[in-house]
Amino acid sequence: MTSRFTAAGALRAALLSGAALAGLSPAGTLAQTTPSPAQSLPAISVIASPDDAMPAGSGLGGSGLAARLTSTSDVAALLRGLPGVSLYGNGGVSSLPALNGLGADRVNVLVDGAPIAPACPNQMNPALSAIAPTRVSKVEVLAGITPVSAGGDSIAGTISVESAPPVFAAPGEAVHTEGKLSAFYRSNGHGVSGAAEATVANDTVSLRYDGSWSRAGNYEAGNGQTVRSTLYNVQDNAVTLGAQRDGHRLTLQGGIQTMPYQGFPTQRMDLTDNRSLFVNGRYEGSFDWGALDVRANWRRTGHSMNFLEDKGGTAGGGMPMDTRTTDAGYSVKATLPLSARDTLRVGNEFRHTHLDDWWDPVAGSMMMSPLTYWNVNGGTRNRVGTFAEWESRWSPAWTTLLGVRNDVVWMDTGAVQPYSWQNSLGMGMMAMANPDAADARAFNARGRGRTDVNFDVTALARYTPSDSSAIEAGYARKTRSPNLYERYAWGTGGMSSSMNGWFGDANGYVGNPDLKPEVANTVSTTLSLHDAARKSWEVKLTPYYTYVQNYIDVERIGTLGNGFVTLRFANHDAILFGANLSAAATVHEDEALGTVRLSGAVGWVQGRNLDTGDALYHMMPLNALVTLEHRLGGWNSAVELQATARKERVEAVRNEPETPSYALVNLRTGYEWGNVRVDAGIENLFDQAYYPPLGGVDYADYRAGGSRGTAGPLPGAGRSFVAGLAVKF
Ligand SMILES: [Cu+2]
Repeated sequence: MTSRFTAAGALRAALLSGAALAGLSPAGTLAQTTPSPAQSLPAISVIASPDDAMPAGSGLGGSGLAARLTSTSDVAALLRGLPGVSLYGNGGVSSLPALNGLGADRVNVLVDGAPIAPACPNQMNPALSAIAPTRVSKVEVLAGITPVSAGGDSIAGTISVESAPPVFAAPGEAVHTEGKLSAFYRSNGHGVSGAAEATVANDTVSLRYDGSWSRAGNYEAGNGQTVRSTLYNVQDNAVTLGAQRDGHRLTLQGGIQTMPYQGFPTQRMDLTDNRSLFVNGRYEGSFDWGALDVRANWRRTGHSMNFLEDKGGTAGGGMPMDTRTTDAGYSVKATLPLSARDTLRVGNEFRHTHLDDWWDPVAGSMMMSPLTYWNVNGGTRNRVGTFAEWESRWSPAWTTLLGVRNDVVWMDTGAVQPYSWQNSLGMGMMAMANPDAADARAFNARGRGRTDVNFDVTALARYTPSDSSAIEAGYARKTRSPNLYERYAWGTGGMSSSMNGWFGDANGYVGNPDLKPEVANTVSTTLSLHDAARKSWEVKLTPYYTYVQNYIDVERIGTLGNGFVTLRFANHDAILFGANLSAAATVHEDEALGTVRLSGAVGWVQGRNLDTGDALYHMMPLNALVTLEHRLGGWNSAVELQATARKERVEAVRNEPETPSYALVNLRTGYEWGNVRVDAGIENLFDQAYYPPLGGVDYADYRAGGSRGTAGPLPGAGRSFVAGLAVKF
């Protein structure tokens, strides 16, 4: 494969096409990447064959992605079943992905090349919620040992989501126009989504519009119980302008996302408004010396929280909370093919985040007046990252990848203010202590600026002894600095601390300015066996072991009653180990009956705090996804069996709930002819009652029931009939 375009992102592009060429995605879908339209500039790797792409990742694109759009409006949920991926429950469109047991901020999530900092103390607007699923054209997942070129300031790996690149008119075509309309319905919760896209282009300029809207009510669990605070409503609009000439391409993109509401069943608050405005720019160019990929991004998010009806509404003012975040940055990556054997990648990036988080006073409230509570006042987090990476093909059998990276992180924040500076609130017998006043004084008196100088290393070798086997092994040291809330959330009071935390446990969290960055040392190997043509069968096994120095865990500093506790972020050493196994085989293939494939993925992980002996939080128990799939022409159907073992190992310090084992069956079928695609399916066919192990606690229902006893785990969704229709024109 040769191309004028050898962008720095090419390594990952190759990973995707590698999975697609193999005809296998570990989730069991026959992932087929839609070939780039001839008129758009292809991003093809300098690597001669996708089989040589390092390290082995997994991806989603084309029809594999299209089939999943029917069942969810949550981009993170599209990743279900990819090796090593698990999901922390959060709002209906805001799940937080974890890779090999390490979740939330530990994952480097890039949307069109840009990280998006959480603009909420509960991470209600994580990066993957910032793009509509229908706007996603490609998802790549690199877990564990990831190249330093994929990003820093993360220890779990990288999830990269890209919107569709601009499409241009083919040579000889005067004006190119194309468009697509799609609609989805999900019976459980009466979820409805619609999306429209349109492009008009000539051979040098391309203009594209994407719009989508999605809403759902509360879903029902398998036992028929309506699960409160699981509703959402989100709208996404984006415009993409592309220009290309002589091996150079410029893309400008801007958009607005509005989320009028999203319920959070595991949180004490709900999202009552979220607006995000963004502008992205990208330049890709090919030169005699190699390829250049430059990106710049700016985003502002305004976020409001209060109680939706399910949590009692805003009678009496509720508890208004507001967050405003600005993200801005750039990245420059150059790929230099030094020789037939060696490729050098170098890059530099700058990331800036500014965060304000304030809670307006509520008139007449003893607890929440007379002042504005400042949770984070002018918090800033800046990062400069620089890397160099050398890939070498020593022989057809041996490839190595060696990278080093430095990230310098500066953080600071302004003085804070409690609702009241009085040490106790109320009078006489009614008076109660107000620890926030003393906390704020102490916080304001101390130095808060922090600088972390972080170093990452990745070393990988791949040996391909034959055309049916490959083994890859490596080591990575990866570092993440704390986020603004982990260092600077300061209130230890029951109400103030319980407003902070993205763990779905309704516990209270308090920041710690003395936190050190967490450093993960991972060794891992991937063994893959397949038939020579990579068509009829494949087995892949990836065991891994990670030792994390200064893992950011918690220590208990108080209790909130009814099993809820107050926790302070604290560094501990920890280990994680586990394995991902995936396999696929063609069971039957002929012209008349089509192709039948059986595939499966199994994930297993354990994590332990070495200082306390406690389990790490939100480790997915043993789980498997088995898919039997049939494909004939444009017709594609599947039966999925999703099985999860009992979760017994839980983090005691957070009172993490145990969950029973379960098995779910999903059915889906899709037909594509010409410009029309129709999908239908049944999720949770047998209407099983079950509890996702990382789903968090059912706080909204617990509260509605009078806050008696302790909150149980959040029930998952019962049976849902789903349908989708897409028309291209
Ligand atoms: Cu929020």
